[in-house]
Amino acid sequence: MEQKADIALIGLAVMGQNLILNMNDHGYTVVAFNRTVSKVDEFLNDAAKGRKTIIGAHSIQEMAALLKRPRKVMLMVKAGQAVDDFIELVLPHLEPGDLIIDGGNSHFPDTIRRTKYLESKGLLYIGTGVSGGEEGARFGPSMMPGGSVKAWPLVKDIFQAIAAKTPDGTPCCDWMGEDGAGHYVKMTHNGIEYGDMQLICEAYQLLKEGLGMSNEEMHAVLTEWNKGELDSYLVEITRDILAYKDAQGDYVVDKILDTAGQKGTGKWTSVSSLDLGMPVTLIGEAVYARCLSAMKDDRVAASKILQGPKFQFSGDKKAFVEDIRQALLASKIVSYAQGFMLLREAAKEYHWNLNYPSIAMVWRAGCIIRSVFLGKIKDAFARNPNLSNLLLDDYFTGVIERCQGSWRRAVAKAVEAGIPAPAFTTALAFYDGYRSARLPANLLQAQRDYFGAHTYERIDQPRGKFFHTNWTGKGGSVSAGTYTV
Ligand code: 2AM
Repeated sequence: MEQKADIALIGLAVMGQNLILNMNDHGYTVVAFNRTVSKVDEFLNDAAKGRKTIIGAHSIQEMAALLKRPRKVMLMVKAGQAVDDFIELVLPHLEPGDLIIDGGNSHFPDTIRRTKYLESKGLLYIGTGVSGGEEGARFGPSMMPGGSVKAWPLVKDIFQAIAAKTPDGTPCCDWMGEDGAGHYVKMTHNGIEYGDMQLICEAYQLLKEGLGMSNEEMHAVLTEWNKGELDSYLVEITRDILAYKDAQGDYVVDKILDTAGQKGTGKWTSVSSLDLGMPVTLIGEAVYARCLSAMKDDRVAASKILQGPKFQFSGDKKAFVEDIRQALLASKIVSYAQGFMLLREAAKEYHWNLNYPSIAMVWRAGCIIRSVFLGKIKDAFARNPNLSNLLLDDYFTGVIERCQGSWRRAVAKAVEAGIPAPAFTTALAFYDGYRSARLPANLLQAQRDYFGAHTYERIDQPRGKFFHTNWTGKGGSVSAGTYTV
């Protein structure tokens, strides 16, 4: 059989089909395969009809035989066991130097494990985040590959050809780093997406419940917001959702039950932040806000018992709309600062060489969090690749300074009105904590030492020297040893 295909793709659900069509549009010959083999011919006779350089394979053996060397096999199958199963099925048909790519939403520890496993067999492995949904896959996703470093030159041209492009034409795909780095960056992207969505929902709640705005009025507000610093895909679709009516002429958004679903990538981000000891509070609140929303029956019951303040907005409505906009922007800066703090810590923990300007750049277009704002983040990291925190970049320090008054007014008003704004609020609390040279943890350490003899360090002694006080005169002067976590 002639070895003529550039790459094989296994998994013909919509993402897989669209990636194949996208690769084919860019001149690549692709072999298509699927567990349920009948779907191969269905695809060839439908979406891929008339494309001679999309070839169907009806067995893995046939698929492998059609591939140019080194072979490249991309999996677009359900995350989890299906990936491991296909790796085992494909392995006997590959040889050293060949490459398996997982383009699903795999959890990064799985990708670390699989990279090690395939490298131990002399093969190469990539786990790549692919963001942008069905449309992104078809016309330009944001792609976040990581894995065997030697594998990157093998797929760079294909991936960068099919990826979304930033306004200046740069592909939204670059090498993220070793083993699980690509899937970690994708997971963090999804966590940030949770945060961005929650922030927009809180702004909506304040406009709706705080100011009593109609959907049309909110649509007009978001239309304006999307022309400026908040210009982003998520603000854009929210603007459109607010004005969308069904056949009866009713707003669809008002008919949707207020219980949020989740598939787990936000939770993974939060769990990782706890594992690494990083205060990624906004994503955490966004995950919890979804959990609270899902407790619909409890909330309905509680709403009949638990009272809040009676609130009637008085004052300048237009000025408060601007306060909300600035609160959204400032909170978003905190969320991204936290996201990059997490990435930095993960890079240390897992020994990845993450490239921060590239990460901002691959998120600039193609993915769900794409925005003008990410261009500014890319500029900040390009100015200083060692930037320890986004909040300390001159541009972002300036924006926060400018937004701070509005941000505090919006949060204060939400608290006064009894309207929950957990992400706005936690962002501000983080900002105030991060800029505090002194926090009340001296007292906390005293408490720990009092009841558990956990010891403390002193302000007048070198770091790393630990002291214990016999607070009650009864416990004795033996300390419980020290630990830092
Ligand atoms: P299928 O068409 O045979 O169901 C998205 O669900 C893709 O992942 C589909 O191509 C699907 O194949 C594949 N998939 C889902 N679960 C799988 C499994 N356990 N093993 C192999 N492929 C699987």
